[in-house]
Amino acid sequence: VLSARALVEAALEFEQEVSSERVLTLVAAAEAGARELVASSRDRAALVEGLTVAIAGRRNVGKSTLFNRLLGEERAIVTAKAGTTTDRIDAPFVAGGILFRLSDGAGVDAKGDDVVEREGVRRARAYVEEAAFVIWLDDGSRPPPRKQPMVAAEKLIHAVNKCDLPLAAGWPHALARRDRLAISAKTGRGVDKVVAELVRRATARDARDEEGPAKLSLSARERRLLEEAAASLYRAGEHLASSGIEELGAEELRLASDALGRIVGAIDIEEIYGEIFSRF
Ligand SMILES: Nc1nc2c(ncn2[C@@H]2O[C@H](COP(=O)(O)OP(=O)(O)O)[C@@H](O)[C@H]2O)c(=O)[nH]1
Ligand SMILES: [Mg+2]
Repeated sequence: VLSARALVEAALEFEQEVSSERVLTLVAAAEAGARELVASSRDRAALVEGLTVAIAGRRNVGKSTLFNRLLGEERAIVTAKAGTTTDRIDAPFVAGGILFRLSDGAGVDAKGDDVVEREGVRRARAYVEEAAFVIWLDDGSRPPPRKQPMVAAEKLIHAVNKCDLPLAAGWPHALARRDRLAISAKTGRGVDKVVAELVRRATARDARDEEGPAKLSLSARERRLLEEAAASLYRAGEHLASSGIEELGAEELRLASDALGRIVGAIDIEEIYGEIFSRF
């Protein structure tokens, strides 16, 4: 970016002959580099705040009971009334030396005429989308739902709750499939299997991350600034390609280097002039 900016400033300020092709090549490489950094980085928030785990499922299946059971305290309100939990709550949870961020929210099936409940459902669904892992609960005392949870297999931990009660017809068969864990959030039976599975998945995920080339961990702010820089570089490239070296492209290059400057420290205009005069 610095080299591209130096060439452009040289052309505009000092009326030097500069090939816009050459600037374009630098800009394209910088844009690709910024995008590559974002794509291959890992999220620092996951290291600092914990891997997100959403407890999800329909209303009244025992999500809040499991949330409280895992945390070992009565955090979420549990009642027999469906639709008790409306807003999402989350709390840190450590298992196997790994920091998780556990969340409980509204049931994903609730429709309700109540605006608060509807908003809760929307948030619960969004959080299930974003979460690194989802503990999906079904209610073993009621017949198995026909629909499967809409969650990617690699992040799904599927448990059948209320196994302290007589199982409804259909469950013994469904439970015979190994990928469902039978638990009782109320008595605590089987909850350790859920935790063990969570730790196993998180460890596997970490191992996958370690395999590839070393990754930079970026904060959300750094990621946003890199994305801004890439977008400015893209527009700079568009301007350069259509109208050669002129003020609009130069301005996008300044914006790109300002965004990068906010990550690595301000880029001094002297540095740019230094870059220019080392060339001519
Ligand atoms: N028998 C039994 N009841 C449970 C279990 N887990 C939750 N419940 C009951 O199911 C009802 C709904 O629980 P809650 O945690 O509020 O469900 P949520 O709507 O999914 O958050 C409450 O009356 C709980 O006491 C369980 O493992 N066994
Ligand atoms: Mg609840």
